[in-house]
Amino acid sequence: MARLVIVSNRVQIPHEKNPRAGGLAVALGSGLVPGTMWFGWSGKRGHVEEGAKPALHEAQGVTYATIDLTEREYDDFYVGFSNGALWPLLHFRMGLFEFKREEEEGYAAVNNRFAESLLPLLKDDDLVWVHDYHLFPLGAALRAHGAGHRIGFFLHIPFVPPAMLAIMPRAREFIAGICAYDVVGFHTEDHKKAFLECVHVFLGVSADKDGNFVFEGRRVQVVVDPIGIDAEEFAAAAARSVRGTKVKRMRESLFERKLVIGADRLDYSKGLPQRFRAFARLLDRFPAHRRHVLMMQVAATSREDVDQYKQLRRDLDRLVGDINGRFSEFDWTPIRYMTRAMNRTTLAGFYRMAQIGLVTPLRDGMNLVAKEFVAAQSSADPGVLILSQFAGAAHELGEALLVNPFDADGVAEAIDQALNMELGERKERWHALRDKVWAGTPERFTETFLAALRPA
Ligand code: GDG
Repeated sequence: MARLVIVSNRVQIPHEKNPRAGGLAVALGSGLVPGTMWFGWSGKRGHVEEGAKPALHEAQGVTYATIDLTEREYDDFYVGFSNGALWPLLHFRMGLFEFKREEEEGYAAVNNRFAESLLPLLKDDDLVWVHDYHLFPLGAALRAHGAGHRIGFFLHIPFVPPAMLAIMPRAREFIAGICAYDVVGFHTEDHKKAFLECVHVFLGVSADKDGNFVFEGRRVQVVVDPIGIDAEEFAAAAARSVRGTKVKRMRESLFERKLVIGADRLDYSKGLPQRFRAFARLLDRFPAHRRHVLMMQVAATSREDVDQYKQLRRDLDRLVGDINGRFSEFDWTPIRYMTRAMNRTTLAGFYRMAQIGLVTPLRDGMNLVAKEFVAAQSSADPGVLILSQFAGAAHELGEALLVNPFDADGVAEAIDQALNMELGERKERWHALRDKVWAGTPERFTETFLAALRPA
């Protein structure tokens, strides 16, 4: 069978200390099978020798091949174009889009270096699967260096319609570059539709009813493949964790109060200021909940070198201070807010003991936290998932309470509804969600994509 070569910006080597919070690492980590190679950035930056070869590590039958970045590459490729331009634009945040020509060039140059470093490691019949927005042009760069492989690309974040993509200089070249792949995958029909509209508007090419089209002689297949989690493993971790000392301490600290939990990377796409304001709105409009409920938000810092993230952190510090200052009583503080990452098993236990999971991104490719919250619940007394209608997960998890995260009153009402929901309704909703979350394993995600990528 052909070998699978996964390429992503960051490679998560299993023995690395302090695994980072982040959906891609979690999803790919549990879908890797022996024999696979995973290629990408080591996370290290500094001096890089001309023509330096990738470092190779073996663990559990998987080969990890990594390269380092120079400081300049990190600034232009990672901080600049990937996270200062592409991330905000593809999350519909045109006001945060910061475009600099030299960063766009740095982005292209790093993609080219990825291609040059990867090519000598490839065998003729390898299947190459590239992940996420850092590496849009990698397929075209590999082709330019002569790669004749089947190469696929999966985007973990949303895609925007043509009127939005138009703010990117050279949008046409950007879209044309993506068409160097044989297969392009998205989490939802909406993302796929937006991409095909861009192909139509910028390249003048129409897809057939299945989303296939031909551009410059290459047949491109566009697929929808929603990512999933290892629900069984997460449920077991949650069940184990609720018997442990941390959950016990947490329970004691709550004094019978109900817990509303959120856990997200500290990122403006996750709608944290809006979420805190909605919680404050709940306390304003439904004062009976004061002193009987508290919200815990774990917001592990991420991308701390990107200006928009520094600003968000300052805004959140202030907002939480304002809300806690306004509502706290001598023996109750409404919001607990942490910016350090939490141990995954502990987090699973906290999800299980919470009455509500608040997952309210302004825009999200999928959102694995929503699926993890469902997986963590006990069948005897499940909590309620409140989910943004703008998360990719909302396309699958319709039995959650779906909310518009921009509507503080609407979210406050949903929290009130969830706090008052009878056990019967909670069970009914959870069972429906459970079936869907259990069906969407990481193996199914990988298999669906590879079925399209394998040569006919
Ligand atoms: C991108 C897309 C898409 C969070 N805080 C902690 C922690 N986490 C873990 C969660 C979850 C993961 O990080 C976050 O995944 P999401 O999917 O929710 O979001 P992104 O990181 O933005 O991921 C997203 C995903 O890629 C996959 O395609 O779903 O839409 O944006 O697993 O549990 N883990 C630990 N401590 C924390 O404090 N250990």
